Amino acid sequence: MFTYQLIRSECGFFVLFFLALVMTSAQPKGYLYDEQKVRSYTLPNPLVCIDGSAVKDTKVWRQKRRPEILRLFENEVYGRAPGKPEHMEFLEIEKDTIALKGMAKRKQIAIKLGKGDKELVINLLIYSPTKTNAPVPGFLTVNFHGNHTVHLDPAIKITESWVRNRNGISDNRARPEDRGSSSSRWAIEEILENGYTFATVYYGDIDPDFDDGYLNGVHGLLTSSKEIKRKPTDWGSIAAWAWGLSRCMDYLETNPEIDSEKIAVMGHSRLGKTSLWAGAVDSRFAMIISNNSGCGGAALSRRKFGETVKRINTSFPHWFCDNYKKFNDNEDRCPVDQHMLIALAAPRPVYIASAEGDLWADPRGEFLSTLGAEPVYKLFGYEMGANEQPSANQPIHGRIGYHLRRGKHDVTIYDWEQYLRFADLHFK
Ligand code: GTR
Repeated sequence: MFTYQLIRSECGFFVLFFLALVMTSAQPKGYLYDEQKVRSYTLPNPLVCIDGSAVKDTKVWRQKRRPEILRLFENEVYGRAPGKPEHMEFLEIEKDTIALKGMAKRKQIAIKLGKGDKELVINLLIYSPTKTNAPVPGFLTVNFHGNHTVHLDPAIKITESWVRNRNGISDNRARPEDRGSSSSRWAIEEILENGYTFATVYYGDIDPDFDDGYLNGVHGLLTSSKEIKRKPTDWGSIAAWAWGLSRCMDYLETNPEIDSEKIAVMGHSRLGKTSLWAGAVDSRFAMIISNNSGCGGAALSRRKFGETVKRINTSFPHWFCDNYKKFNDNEDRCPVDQHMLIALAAPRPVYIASAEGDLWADPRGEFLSTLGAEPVYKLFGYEMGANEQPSANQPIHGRIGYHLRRGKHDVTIYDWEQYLRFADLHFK
């Protein structure tokens, strides 16, 4: 009663406050979180071509069905991205400074795209282990708040790009006090100790994460002002972030100290959706890791468990291509589901990680997606090694890796321990 009167009397402010709470809560109300209530659905078969013919060997998969599925995801889900840009330069802002108490060599690369007044810089931070023989395999990761937030290291360049507002500050600018604020998500020392390079890029350098009509970031850079009208298949922000990861890979390929044939691409949440799509479009990524990626990432959309297609297209209208909105409340009509995105990784090692408390991302739907991708891996002779979702903290490490971590939506040291074991298994 009291709350009701308060909301009525102070209407504007309190309603806004309440809405903000609902928007930021881990499990928004009014969505499905009860497994018993998931209705039955039929997944599209990754091994049946559009013309109805069955895929019986890897040759047909590679030459016919895989390109077909990739094209469907481009046209209906993430949108079509352009290729390598005409103007691209790698500037070594910092070259191999000894860092992290002697454990690492730090490099900072400015990937300069475009020319003249149309120019964009993507900053790549790289720590390579000092104690190992080159070339070293590594993890290319994409972060949420700026490279300077992944470690307290005071020499990391602070991003000048748009950042998401945090801690009550609202000017979308990064600050020195943000240094290291996301370091719990990045097990940099452990990665180096295990003989891997750690590279990271800030997603806001590539494309600021808000709906601005595709004018800023790489969309603005690569779209000519004549192309004002967007096509329903034009790329959204997830495709843009994935495209940026490919530009980072372009750089890694030029560095003889890095084993660019053994690079795992990794992201969390919306950036886990991004790493899956990056791995699908760019086969140079030898391993793909998606942490708690949920709807539009690893989770099956047809289950409508937790976040739905309609909800994601409404909260984040800029993430996917416009065609994806056709499947709002209409998932069964989509010619693909997310198990086919995982299948696009085949036969490369792919890792899907869920968290028990992350119902919004549908942990079970993420696992079922790996099972749905398995028939494609089987064509290549790889079994998943499980028929049922394992219990918490019981990882499965086949060619497809999966774990359900205890705890909430996050990246923790537990997740990294699994990714390192998985990388050892496949890279060493
Ligand atoms: C949520 C969104 C999820 C997930 C997450 C994140 O608001 O609903 O799909 O991407 O954000 O990226 O943190």
